[in-house]
Amino acid sequence: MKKDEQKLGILPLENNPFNWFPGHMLTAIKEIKKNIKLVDIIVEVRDARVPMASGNKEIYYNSGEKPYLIVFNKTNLANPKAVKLWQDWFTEQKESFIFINALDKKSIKAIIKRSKEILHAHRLKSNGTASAKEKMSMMVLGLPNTGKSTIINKLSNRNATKAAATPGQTKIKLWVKADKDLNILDTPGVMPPMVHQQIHSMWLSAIHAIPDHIITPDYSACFIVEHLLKERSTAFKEYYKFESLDIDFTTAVEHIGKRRGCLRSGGGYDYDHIYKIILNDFRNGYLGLTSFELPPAK
Ligand SMILES: Nc1nc2c(ncn2[C@@H]2O[C@H](COP(=O)(O)OP(=O)(O)OP(=O)(O)O)[C@@H](O)[C@H]2O)c(=O)[nH]1
Ligand SMILES: [Mg+2]
Repeated sequence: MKKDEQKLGILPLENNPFNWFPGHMLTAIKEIKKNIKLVDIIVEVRDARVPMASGNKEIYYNSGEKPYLIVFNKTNLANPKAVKLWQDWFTEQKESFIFINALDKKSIKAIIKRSKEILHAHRLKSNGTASAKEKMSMMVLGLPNTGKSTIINKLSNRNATKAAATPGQTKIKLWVKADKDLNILDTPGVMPPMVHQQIHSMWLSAIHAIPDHIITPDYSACFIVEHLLKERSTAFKEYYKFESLDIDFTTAVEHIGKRRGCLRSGGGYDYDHIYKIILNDFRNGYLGLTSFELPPAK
């Protein structure tokens, strides 16, 4: 068997925990905890495709009863049926949440509205009085690449903080004055110190919260192909022009390689190139609206 062919395989998923927690994240957590007292409300940004496993709430939630809003971002990449199930589930859990798409400015304005409502109710409860006009300071936190900085930029109408498609863009905390009544603290993306199941790490890699060199593009791309074949994704079928989805993932990967010109002059496939194409296509939304995680069964 050629070396390239040996590479074509998926990671055997065991129920082991996964742990990728570089030192700068510990520093970031300490910094975040130190700054929590300076803000009125915490906004945790998660990915709508992985609503629980992209969460970090257990790290910050008990930080002195702070009002807390969970923002599920990238809803424009998630399966609408799964989003509906999660909306019902989180409503049942009495969670404060909102599903948005940060690329749509109108939808992110809803964050301000929800935050003000939560903060107003909190102030009424704790002080017995509250004015609707009070200023608000907000900390935005969450896993890497969930869209925190994009949200802040949209809210402040300018490129106040760096946002880009690879995780680890925001390296240090940054205060952004969004308007005269709203100050926002952007924070570096932080992973949970432990991801309890290996499958969750594959989801987090697919959504690019974990950098590609950690899980490796090979495993992530193969995982995505397997997932889309299992889901019988029509968008995936149409985008790569498969005749049928009744194929194994090796056939699927090689078909993509052929279509996208990833054949080596000496024969065989340039698998590294194929994997990069698959990851890019998936993350750009070309392979359809996909969710990885569903609410716990009742
Ligand atoms: N499709 C889609 N892409 C989004 C959305 N929100 C953000 N993005 C993209 O996601 C990528 C990451 O955005 P950032 O705002 O840098 O994410 P971050 O959470 O600040 O990342 P770190 O600072 O690395 O932790 C960028 O390429 C954004 O354009 C969204 O709602 N939908
Ligand atoms: Mg950022």
